[in-house]
Amino acid sequence: MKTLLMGVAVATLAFAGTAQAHFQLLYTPNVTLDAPEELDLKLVFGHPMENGHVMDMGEPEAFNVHFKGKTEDLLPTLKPVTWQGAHNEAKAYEAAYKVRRNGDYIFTLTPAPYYEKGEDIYIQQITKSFVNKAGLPTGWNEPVGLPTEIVPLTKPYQAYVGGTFTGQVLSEGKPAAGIECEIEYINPAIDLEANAFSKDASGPTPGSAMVAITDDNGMFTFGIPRAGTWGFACLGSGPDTEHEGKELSQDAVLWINATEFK
Ligand SMILES: [Cu+2]
Repeated sequence: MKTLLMGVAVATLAFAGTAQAHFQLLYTPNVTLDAPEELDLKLVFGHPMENGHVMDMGEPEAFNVHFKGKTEDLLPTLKPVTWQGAHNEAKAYEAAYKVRRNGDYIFTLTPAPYYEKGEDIYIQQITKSFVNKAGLPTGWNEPVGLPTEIVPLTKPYQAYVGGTFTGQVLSEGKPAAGIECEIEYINPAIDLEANAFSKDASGPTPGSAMVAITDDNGMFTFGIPRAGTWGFACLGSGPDTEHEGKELSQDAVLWINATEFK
C-alpha cells in the first residue's frame, strides 16, 4: 500500500497570508463510551489550533448520524447557540444525542457555505466525527456517501500518540489524488456549559500549516505527535466548485481522538 508520510510542510503559495486554517468542529468530549450516554455535540466554525476568531455558521444543510448502515436525520435536534471564542463570538449549533446500542456512530455535518470576505470565496467543510460504544466496531471504515469525505483506515476514535492515522479522501465515491489536507488539533479548552473556548491555549503551534497531500489513491498518513482531538481538512476535494457565482472550496473534514498509549 502506497502512502505518504509528511511532517511539517512549508506553507505553499495557496496559503500565503493565511497562517490559520479554518476547521468545522463537530465535537463531543467522550468518544469511547462504556455505558449509554447522552452526547453533548457542539458544531462550531473556527481556527482551533491558533485559538483564532470564530465564524458565524448558517443553517446547516444536513446533520446525520449513521449507525449499522442506517442514517438518522438529526437536523431537527439542532439548537442555535452563541459560541464564545478567544477573540469574538459567533453563531454555532449544539445537539444532544442519546447513545444506547453498542457500535460505531458516525456523525456527519454539511454546513451552509460560508462566505470568506478575505478571499472572496465560499467555504463548505463537510465534516465527520466518530463515537463508539463498548469497543464493538460496526463500520467506522465504511464511506457514508457524502459528496466528499475522508474514510479512515485507522480507527478514528482510538488513535495513539506515536502512531499514525491514514485516511482516504473520496469525491463522489472516487479517490481524490493530489489534495492538500491541513492538520490541526483543538488547542483551547472547551467549556461545554458556557459554549466557549478558553482564552489561553497553551499547546504548541507549528511555524506554518501542517499539510499532507493525498497520493494517487487519495490516501494520506499523518504521525500523531500529541494527545488530543486532531482534525484533517482536505481542501477543495468536493465536486461542487461554485456557489452563488463565486468560487466554492468544498472540503472534507474528519476528527480523530488520540491518547497516550499507557
Ligand atoms: Cu480563517
